[in-house]
Amino acid sequence: MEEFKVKFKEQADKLGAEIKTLLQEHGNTVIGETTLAQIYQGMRGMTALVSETSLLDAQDGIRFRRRSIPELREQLPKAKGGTEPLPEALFYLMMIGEIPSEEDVENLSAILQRRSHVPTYVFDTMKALPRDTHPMTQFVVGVMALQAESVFAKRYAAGFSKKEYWEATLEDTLNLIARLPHIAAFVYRRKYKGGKAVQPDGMLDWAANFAHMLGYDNEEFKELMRLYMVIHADHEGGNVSAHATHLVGSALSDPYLSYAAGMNGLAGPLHGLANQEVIKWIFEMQKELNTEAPTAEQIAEYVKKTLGEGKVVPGYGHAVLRQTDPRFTAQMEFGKKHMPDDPLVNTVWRIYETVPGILQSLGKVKNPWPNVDAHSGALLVHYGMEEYEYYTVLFAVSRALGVLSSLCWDRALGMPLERPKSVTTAAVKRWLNKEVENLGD
Ligand code: NMX
Ligand code: MLT
Repeated sequence: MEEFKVKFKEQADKLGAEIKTLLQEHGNTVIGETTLAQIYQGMRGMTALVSETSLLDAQDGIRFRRRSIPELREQLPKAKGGTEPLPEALFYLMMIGEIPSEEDVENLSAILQRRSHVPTYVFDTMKALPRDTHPMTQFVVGVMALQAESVFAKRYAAGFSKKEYWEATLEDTLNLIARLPHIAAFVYRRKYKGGKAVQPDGMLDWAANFAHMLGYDNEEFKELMRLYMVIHADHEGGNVSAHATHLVGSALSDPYLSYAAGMNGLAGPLHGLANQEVIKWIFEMQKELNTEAPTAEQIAEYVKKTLGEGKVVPGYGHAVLRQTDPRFTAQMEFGKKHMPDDPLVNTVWRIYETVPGILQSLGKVKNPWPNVDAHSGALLVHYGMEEYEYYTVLFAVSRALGVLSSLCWDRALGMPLERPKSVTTAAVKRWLNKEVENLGD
């Protein structure tokens, strides 16, 4: 068995034993109260899930195994000559719980490299879709076609022990992560570059090879892809894509089915699709104002118009965060280093100076600060990737690292079927009127 698998199993057994003791001793400890408002309003603030790979703090942002985004950028191994962290290293950290050595990362890259072949029928399935189909739909169809390769599904059909679920899940996870850049690059090249594929380069790391297959061989763009793939990977367990993957996986749907479910959630405009909406919104603003560099006053007017039309300002606000997203800040730092004078990037920064005050003045927006999606598109446009409908696919490839690591943990820890109780409003009224003893009776 690959050393990586052995290490993961050791960690999982250790944590599994700790959880067993913890539940024996504290299983009945009350962790909070739930209000009626919470079950009607998206379960905000309700602690209801366990996800081992990362933890979100409302002020400080995401931490992966207790390491912040700036710490990851500092501590994770880099590509030769590069300064941004390698996403394979983050995957290792989420799976094993330790910062990997350079050798560990090289081994993991080699494992992924060996597994990266995508069967032709997957591309043929995708080709059956009209070329103008949204990139996220094409991408998820590719993932679903690849499901025929699922080791978990095959072993389950043949009949296998619960004790082996983790291993088949990890097999699928490694295969999927290895293959996703090929599927994603195929979507891009097919939709925007006349179907001319770029062959993979086995000498490159995972993110750089993805950039290469997309058709971007600029070293700075490869660095951007490494950073992009790291910062979008995980955001604890309750966001739509992570939660959907976990929920569907809890039915023992294999990793392909579970990940595809999560990515259909990522494709929503309040979640991952916001990255395309941001650039679309800025392009529309530039067109309407007839300028590449709108002033703060012009931006303020445009924001008010957007709000007046009953729309949200894309890239701003968050369900949990209450500060500027450190993922936004990391991208801003990248911009300041590599493209300080880019007009679009400067517009993103001017929007950052303008929007929070306006959202604050509405009195209802809980977080007026930018999230990860407010910045990402402008960096991509700088290197020539202007096809904003594609951006969520990049997010999806990165998010695979987090949600699939979590799925491995779910199966290794023997997490059960997720099935919370729901109620009707009529039942709520009966309970409030004391016609029944318990809510839901
Ligand atoms: N622009 C205008 N209004 C907003 C915004 C915004 N950016 N953010 C929140 N609000 C409104 C929200 O629509 C709600 O209005 P109403 O009561 O009339 O329905 C009110 O403020 C309270 O919402 P919150 O409690 O602050 O936010 P909630 O937790 O419900 O939603 C988001 C969080 C992220 C869905 C919301 O802030 C939003 O729609 N933002 C824009 C879309 C976006 O950037 N999404 C990406 C999130 C990150 N990601 O990648 O997933
Ligand atoms: C994410 O990266 O998943 C988003 O910021 C949304 C969230 O955390 O709810």
